[in-house]
Amino acid sequence: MADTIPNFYAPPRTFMGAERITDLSAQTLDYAMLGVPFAEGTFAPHIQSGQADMPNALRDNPPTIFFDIGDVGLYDVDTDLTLLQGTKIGDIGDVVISPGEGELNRNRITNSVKAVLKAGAVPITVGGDHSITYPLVRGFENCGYKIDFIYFDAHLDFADMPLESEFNHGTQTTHIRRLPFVRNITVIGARNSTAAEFKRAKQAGIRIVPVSEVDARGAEAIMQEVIDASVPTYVSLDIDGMDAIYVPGTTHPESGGMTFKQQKELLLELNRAAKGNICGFDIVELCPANDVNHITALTASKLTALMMGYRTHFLNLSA
Ligand SMILES: [Mn+2]
Repeated sequence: MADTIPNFYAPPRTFMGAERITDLSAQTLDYAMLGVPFAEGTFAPHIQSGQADMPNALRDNPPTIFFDIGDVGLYDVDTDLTLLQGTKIGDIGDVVISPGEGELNRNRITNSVKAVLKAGAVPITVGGDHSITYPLVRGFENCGYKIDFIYFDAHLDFADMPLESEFNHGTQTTHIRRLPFVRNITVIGARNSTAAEFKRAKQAGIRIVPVSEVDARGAEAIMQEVIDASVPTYVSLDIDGMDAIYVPGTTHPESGGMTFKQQKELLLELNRAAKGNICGFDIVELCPANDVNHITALTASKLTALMMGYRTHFLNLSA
């Protein structure tokens, strides 16, 4: 403990205690963590808004579960792996959001991904509501390769412009499906969307894996089937894909979802099947004001760290 004032032992507020990066071009990061404090895609007041506070909620809470992650790493007892040891993670701050300026904000989100890719890092984004995933994925438009897209979600988010709203947190998959460089799309955990939306998604070639299939077949069999290691996969994790009891702070809690253990195993097997060929990740839909004892923020932080850790582990194995 410092016995002087000011006490510089007060932890910096960055994702996982990572270094705050102001000049991306001068860095050689493995992972660039980006906050997107955007909640204007939410059907408030029917659905609780407040996801703009999610990035700082994750910045505030990790110190209780991560200790010097870059030095001693993150030990995962289930795999007996020490993850993220020596991995270079930077917090590049938040995208500036101008209230009411939808396309301007979406362009900033897209351009942030492009800047991260240009710097040779993998974008790891903390939302925000789920509408941000469309501009995030759009950031890969000039990469010259095709990507697959997989998301964990209680909802398909394949809506057909409800209430004449084109870019909301129920339509981002609709837009992503239209991107010419996006090949296969898979959703895991979908359970609360209309029959018409399920039908439309299936007709659009989206592979839908309900929780019952995760229960019956297990994470490994599913991921070996839907993931192609020869094509980079972008991963989006809407925390409401997990059962409501694990994510009390989400905006749209849905019963009947994955357990935390299932979600964790799905990330492990996803990275195993992809051999670490994951080109980007986002985690979305926490409203911190709804959270209970930071459970959801801590869970989201842990899953994000595991995602990076498993990716690096399997990438190194296949190198
Ligand atoms: Mn969603």
